[in-house]
Amino acid sequence: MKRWIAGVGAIATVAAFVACGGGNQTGPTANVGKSAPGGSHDPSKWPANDQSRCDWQNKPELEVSETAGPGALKPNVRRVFKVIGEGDRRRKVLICREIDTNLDGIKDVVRIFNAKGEAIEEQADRDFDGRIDVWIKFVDGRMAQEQLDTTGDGKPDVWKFYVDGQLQRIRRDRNKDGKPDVWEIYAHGRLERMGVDDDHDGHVDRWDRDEQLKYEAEMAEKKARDAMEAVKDAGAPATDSAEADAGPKKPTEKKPAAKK
Ligand SMILES: [Ca+2]
Ligand SMILES: [Ca+2]
Ligand SMILES: [Ca+2]
Repeated sequence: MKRWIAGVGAIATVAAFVACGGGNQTGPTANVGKSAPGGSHDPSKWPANDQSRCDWQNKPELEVSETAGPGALKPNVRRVFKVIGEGDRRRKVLICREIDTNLDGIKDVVRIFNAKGEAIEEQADRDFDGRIDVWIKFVDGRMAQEQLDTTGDGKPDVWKFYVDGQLQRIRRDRNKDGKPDVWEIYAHGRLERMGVDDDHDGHVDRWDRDEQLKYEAEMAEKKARDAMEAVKDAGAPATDSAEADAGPKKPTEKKPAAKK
């Protein structure tokens, strides 16, 4: 199952990539040294245009706050608020937040929120090359879909689907034709099955199953069976070896084999 192992390896790589990307949790330590075109790690040289993706400019009705996050000498976090409601119900809600996570003066993560304060969408440039490579959609404030550009062409080639925050499926485009050719099915966050379209006609040519998962399921079944056997045996007379363990005994005292 060489291919299968290769596939799992690819997943691990992507997982590691996602883990160190970390969306808006990314600190200035991630991808240190990398800077978007026009950006600079010298805050005095930060460009006037920070590539804002929040829609706030020329909108005086919106309120904008600029703050400096951990490690930042100049403001690198922008929050855009909208005032909603009338009278007593009048309140300010966050509608957009964007962060320059690697402190090069260019915003690289933007998140859009609804009036309830739930995230709706996020876009990120996790490799800080100035181009968006992560697109996330949220449902009820939880991540429902994540698309990744792992090849740097500005288009997604990995599509991840979540239900109740749990990874369910991943589609991958490995030959860069924009269409998926690998389908992965997850159970309890673990890869269970993988369908591969080798000739890129849009149809799965073979399904691989995780042998380890199959083995574990079989072992769990065997354990359950053994436990049932043990319960059945509990009422039966003790075996010779159990008696021997209880204390020394002369061979002559040994019970004869049960007659049939
Ligand atoms: Ca940046
Ligand atoms: Ca990028
Ligand atoms: Ca493809």
